[in-house]
Amino acid sequence: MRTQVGIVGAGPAGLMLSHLLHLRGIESVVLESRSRDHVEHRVRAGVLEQGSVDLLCRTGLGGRLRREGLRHEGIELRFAGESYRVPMTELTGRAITVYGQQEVVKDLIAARIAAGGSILFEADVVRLDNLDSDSPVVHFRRDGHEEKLHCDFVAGCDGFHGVSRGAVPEGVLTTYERTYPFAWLGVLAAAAPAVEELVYAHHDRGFALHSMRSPEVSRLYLQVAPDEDIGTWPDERIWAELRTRLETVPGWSLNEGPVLEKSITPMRSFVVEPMRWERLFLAGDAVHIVPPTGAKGMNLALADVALLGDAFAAWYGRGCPDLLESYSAKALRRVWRAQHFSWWMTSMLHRLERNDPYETKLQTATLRYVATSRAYATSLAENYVGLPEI
Ligand code: FAS
Ligand code: PHB
Repeated sequence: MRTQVGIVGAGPAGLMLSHLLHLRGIESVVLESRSRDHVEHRVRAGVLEQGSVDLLCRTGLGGRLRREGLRHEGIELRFAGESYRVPMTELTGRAITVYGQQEVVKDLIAARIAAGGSILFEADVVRLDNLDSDSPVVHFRRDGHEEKLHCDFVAGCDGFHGVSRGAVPEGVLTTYERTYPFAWLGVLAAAAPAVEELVYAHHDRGFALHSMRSPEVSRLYLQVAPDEDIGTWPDERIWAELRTRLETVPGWSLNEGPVLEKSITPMRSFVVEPMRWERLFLAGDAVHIVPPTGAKGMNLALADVALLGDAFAAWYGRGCPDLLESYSAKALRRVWRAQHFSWWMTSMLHRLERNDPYETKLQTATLRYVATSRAYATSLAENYVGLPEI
């Protein structure tokens, strides 16, 4: 089997890259270890930055997104019995759209299949060879036997637990990492959201977030211990804790309903540099992870491959290697801005390990500064809706 760009992973990064390459007449094959059904139903991110919405719309994927996506112009912060709405669109002229990651993945898979694209599901990549040559080989297992994909370049879009990052020789990559002393318990519930816009709540018992997926489906999160056992969180306990942490403003109450899915996500900040070695280009969670407090994960993945799509187009279109050479440095500028913002939002909103009274006072002072300073609120807003090209 042979193609121009071999792509490992059919998440937002791998699928969007394949779509962008197709639009430029560049061939790719996407190799995905899980089934189509699995990747299309994996509940993850929910917020698209303005730049991600623009990318999807200008590449022909805006149909369902415009019909079903929920455009939001602000978010609400709740703390110390107070509530403050960050008027993001008024401050920046840009907005976010709530549209589940699985919907983006479904739209991308449908578009690739309609265009005759090649996505091999249940094809588990086991090794990448000859990355330092002009003919890399991707080894993968499908239906119990090993196959090879010969290509010009490999895009490692296989997430944090994938194999691509590990294909880079020892000593090449520098790792930057921070783990947090907490995790998120995420809940998808058949309950009409009790809020118009996302609510981020700072509380003595821990952080809570009220998001949504549609007018009928709520998406909610609770800060829990890093090693929390989901088995100790029956639905009743989840709703009780969400009520305690969110019902802090007079006259407001949470809507409850059947829990459709619940899971625990660890929190980490992680970057490896560079995002390229020879003919391997890394993108998305394969090369960086952010705590989801800033809603950056999926958006960073899409921003990476938007750069990579342009870089491959310059190479195949006019033999120009410049954008391939500058990919890592350019992508990392956005990655580190998102790393800082995600760390800042996480540090401001979560009950930190020691529940140190001084830390809590600093957090409240920061939240109050956001609520009273147009400059500080604008800083939060421009990072949250997504910075234009940086
Ligand atoms: P992905 O992990 O989405 O995709 C990688 C793909 O590669 C997967 O489909 C995987 O099956 C495949 N793969 C792995 N190894 C392979 C191999 N050897 N061979 C072939 N295929 C292989 N972000 C937010 O902004 N908000 C959130 O609320 C949020 N919640 C999250 C919850 C969880 C449980 C996780 C894990 C992540 C969450 N994220 C969230 C971050 C998430 O949205 C990622 O940023 C996003 O999925 C990144 O997309 P990709 O880089 O494409 O990686
Ligand atoms: C979500 O809707 O899943 C979501 C929203 C905002 C976040 C994280 C997750 O910061």
